[in-house]
Amino acid sequence: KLAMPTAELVNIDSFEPLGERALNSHKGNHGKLLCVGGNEGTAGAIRLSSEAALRAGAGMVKVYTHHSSIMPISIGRPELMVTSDNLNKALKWASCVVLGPGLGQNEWAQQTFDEVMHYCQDNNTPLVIDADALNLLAKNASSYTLQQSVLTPHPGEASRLLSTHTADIEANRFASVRMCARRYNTTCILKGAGSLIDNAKNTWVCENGNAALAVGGSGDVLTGIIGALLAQGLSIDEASRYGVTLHARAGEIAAREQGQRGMLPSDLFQIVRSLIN
Ligand code: NPW
Ligand code: AMP
Ligand code: MG
Repeated sequence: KLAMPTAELVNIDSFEPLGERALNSHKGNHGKLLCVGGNEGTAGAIRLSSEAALRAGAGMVKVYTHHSSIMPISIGRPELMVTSDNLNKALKWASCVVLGPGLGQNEWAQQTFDEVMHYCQDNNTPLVIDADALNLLAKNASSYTLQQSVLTPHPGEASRLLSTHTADIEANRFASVRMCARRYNTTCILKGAGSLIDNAKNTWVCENGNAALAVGGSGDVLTGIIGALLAQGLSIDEASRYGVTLHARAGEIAAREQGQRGMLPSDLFQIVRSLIN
């Protein structure tokens, strides 16, 4: 049985970690982020992550996706580099990886997941694991030793990671996030109202956010933001805490302007941009 952790509140106002860009910096100085996901029918998820990453300041963003998703991801966002070939080459290029949004769980997804997990494990590449990658991880928990990674489950995904029910997670959020961080030897973000961040030693509770964020695609934006912050050199814990509060504050601003209902996760992009500068 785990001792009840003590938790610290975190608010966006306590962070200003990125600072000014050096006058002579170039795109390579601000991180090369590879976003992996977007199976047939869920291209939108990885598009949301990768576009959010650009708006959160990543220097370069490449998407590795299913071949049928290349067009929907590229259209209207020419800044994204998009490929369905040679995952190993894309991994070698990357300084940081986001894995899972819209990945699915079929054979293509499993093969892609395995290759990314092995590469990042062997090369110590920072990795954000979300959505279907969490579901695949839950099925193969003993096959991987995570390092330099962050898991971003919502309560449904957390229930799969911990082989329990969503209701149990929600009834025991603090114990659940600690158990997840310990079991997977990583930092875990348990999303939802009052998102929790836990690194197996400390727990932080996000004070920001509201139910405007309760809409499909919202978590995909968070994942891209955290990936961009890691790519810009923040530590796993710092990128997790700043990313969660930044995303949540963006939701507050969107709701203040036009109300909670009808907010699109893509409405957060410009707000995120204004908050990180
Ligand atoms: P319910 O519905 O109340 O019973 P899944 P997914 C629960 C992609 N997307 N508190 C919820 O419970 C993703 O990236 C694609 C309590 C339900 O059972 C993934 O790859 C989009 N419960 C894939 O789709 C945009 C909560 O979790 C379950 C909870 C599937 O992801 C959308 C749902 O989770 C989406 O991002 C909470 N706060 N939050 C696109 N445009 O392409 C969730 N639950 O079954 O893991 O499905 O999250 O939709
Ligand atoms: P996902 O379910 O993966 O799309 O992630 C949903 C995102 O929206 C997470 O960052 C949640 O913390 C956030 N979110 C959802 N509902 C709420 C809520 N009622 N209050 C605050 N944040 C929320
Ligand atoms: Mg999600």
